[in-house]
Amino acid sequence: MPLPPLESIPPSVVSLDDYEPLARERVGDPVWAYLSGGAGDELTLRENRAAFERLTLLPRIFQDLSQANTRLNLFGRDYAHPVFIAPTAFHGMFHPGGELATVLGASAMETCMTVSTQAGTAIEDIARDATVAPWFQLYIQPDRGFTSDLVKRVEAAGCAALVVTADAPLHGLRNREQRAAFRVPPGLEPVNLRGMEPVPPADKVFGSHLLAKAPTWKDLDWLRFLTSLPIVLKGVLDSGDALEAMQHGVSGIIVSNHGGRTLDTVPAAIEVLPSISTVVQGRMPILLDGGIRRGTDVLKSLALGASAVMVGRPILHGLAAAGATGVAHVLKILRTELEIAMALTGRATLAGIDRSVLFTPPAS
Ligand code: FNR
Ligand code: LAC
Repeated sequence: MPLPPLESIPPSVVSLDDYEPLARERVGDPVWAYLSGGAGDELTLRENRAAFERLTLLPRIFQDLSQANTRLNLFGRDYAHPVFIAPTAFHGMFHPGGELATVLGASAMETCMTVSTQAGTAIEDIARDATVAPWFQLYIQPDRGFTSDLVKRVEAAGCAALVVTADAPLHGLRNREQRAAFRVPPGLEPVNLRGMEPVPPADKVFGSHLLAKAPTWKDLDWLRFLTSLPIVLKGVLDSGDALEAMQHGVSGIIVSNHGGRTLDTVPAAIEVLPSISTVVQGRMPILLDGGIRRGTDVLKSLALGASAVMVGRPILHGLAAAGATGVAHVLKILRTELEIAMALTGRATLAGIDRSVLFTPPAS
């Protein structure tokens, strides 16, 4: 039997990784497989971490840090720091408080939460409890009329951006989930999709209904004229796609391989960031997710061209371990680690972070 959530955080919990075993004891096996697993052999899942571990930092000394801060502006809004919560499905699987516990923890740390299309809580209720206007992650639904109504709801709820996920027109082949026979537990449903015709399962991919209404660039154009919200396209790994997204008028992109959950054997997000940042040339903000576990990972991402990062699984670990308190503590740890990493590399502001933060071995 899974343990109940912790009432308080043991003082020995000092890093994001410390939360993983605490979460493991509080989540059943199939849900754990869903939370932790990736696609196929999970090579990309592992690479998301390995790629950060290969990068090294170069400290700088005696810089003036008296005015140091982590503030930024994205799509016309001010944020206290560049760590955002990535969209993840059904927080009620991990803690009885669900998304409302997450948004409480996020609010305590002045953090923007991205709410999944597959949230188990109405977007209006989450937005009402948020001190930082949330972003909403949209899977464009086969029923475009329904999708349009949902976007109007998201706008009315006061969300600050629409994150359109492009890299998962179908569920990745997640063997770990399959072996554990994962199903969304009874009692949880994607309430924001209520009233929509459910998509029936199919026994084949090509030639079935599964891809018949998968979104294309034309749907992005449709969406852009439908909403005044900034559109942030999630799941870009190719520089050509980044350019095309910009030509289609998106406000920003998220370089992401969906936490290694869609197609296996693709590169780590941080590996492709430099080439994408080179073609984008600062013309729109780039965010990154996948494998962020340390403040130094945030710094490395900013050094290679990201304006901000998103964090997925560690938020769910904090949530499963200790509800809102766990989420807040995970964010607090990351923010503190980022500030220490900036101070020790002599960067007083996010604008001061560039590639020279990274150590480049001399060519031999
Ligand atoms: C996700 N992710 C995701 N992405 C999305 O656009 N919509 C979604 O509903 C979900 N759901 C989801 C559930 C779970 C359990 C996980 C772990 C991930 C992907 C997520 O937004 C993000 O891209 C990755 O989680 C980032 O990698 P890390 O931080 O988990 O390594
Ligand atoms: C996932 C889907 C919900 O990654 O995006 O599980």
